[in-house]
This record gives sequence, structure tokens and C-alpha cells, in this order.
Amino acid sequence: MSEDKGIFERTLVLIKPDAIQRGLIGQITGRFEMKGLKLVGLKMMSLDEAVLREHYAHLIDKPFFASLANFMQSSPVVAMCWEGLEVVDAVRRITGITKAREAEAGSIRGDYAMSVSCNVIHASDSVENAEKEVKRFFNPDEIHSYDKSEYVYVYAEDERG
Ligand code: IDP
Ligand code: MG
Repeated sequence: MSEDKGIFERTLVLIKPDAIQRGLIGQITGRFEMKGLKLVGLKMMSLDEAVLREHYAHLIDKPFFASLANFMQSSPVVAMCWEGLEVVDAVRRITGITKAREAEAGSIRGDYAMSVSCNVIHASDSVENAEKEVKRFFNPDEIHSYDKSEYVYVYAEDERG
């Protein structure tokens, strides 16, 4: 694949406990489906302290870490792996900024949340982290390869590689 063609990537999304409680699983998942992304992994799971310390390692020293960990353990989450052309960046754009009440209208956080902490979803922030995070939450046999017929309409021929 030539450099200007872009790369098909995988990224991790977690639907957080606030969205589970508020009945937003379907609407959030639908946003990614409507965008044309391919769902290659999906499961509901409860997060233990160890995985949260790894996943939020960059926040461990913050005063809000304990309440963030409590929040993320207050119900199961839904973990999803989405695939697409330059999908890591595309999903971050759809997600919106961390402080949800300032997130752009039309983004998931912009449309569904008001909080910095309870901001409905997690999305990987770089290709490098996406690779690590997909491995953190999914075993290899939980990631599925299959043809998605609508790809012929979602991407132009030269983008499909
Ligand atoms: P991100 O989710 O937009 O990538 P990060 O800075 O990686 O933002 O923070 C991870 C998560 O930690 C946020 O989505 C949010 O749930 C929580 N968080 C981040 N900053 C704060 C804060 O200042 N107060 C409370 N929770 C926070
Ligand atoms: Mg982050």
C-alpha cells in the first residue's frame, strides 16, 4: 500500500458505565456503524483494578484517579474494536474532547454528555496506543476477520488497497 493511500487500522472503544446506565449502547454503536466502520470485536466485561491501573497509567498520580477507577468499576463496560482506514484518528474525532460539556456538537461526547469524568466512551488516542489497547481488552480469537459488503460504497477502489 503506497504512503498516500492511508492505512487500515484497528482501535479500541469502551462504552463507559454512565452510558450503560443511561441506555446509550445502541445509539453510540450506531454512530460508528453509520460512519462506515467495521466492528471486529465486541464484548461486555467488568474491569478489575489491575487493568484500570494499566489502562489509565498516565493518570495514576492524579487526585481523581481513585474516583475514576470507582466509576469505571461501577458497572460492566462494553468493549469494541473498530476497523477502518485511519480509524484511530476518525474515532477520536467522532468521540470529541475529554470535557464533554465543551465537546463539539455532533461528536458523541458533545451530544450525550456533560462531565469530564462521565464522558460516555473511551477511544484510543494514537495508533501505537490503539494496538496496545486492543490487545489489553481482547484475546486474538475475539477479533474477527470478515468481508463487509458495504466497503465497496464506503471507500473508493483506490482507498481499499
Ligand atoms: P480521553 O478519555 O479524552 O483520552 P484522558 O486524559 O486520557 O482523556 O483521561 C482518561 C479519562 O479519565 C477521561 O476520559 C475521563 O473519564 C477521566 N478524566 C480525565 N481528566 C479528568 C479530570 O480532570 N477529572 C476527572 N476525570 C478525568
Ligand atoms: Mg486518553
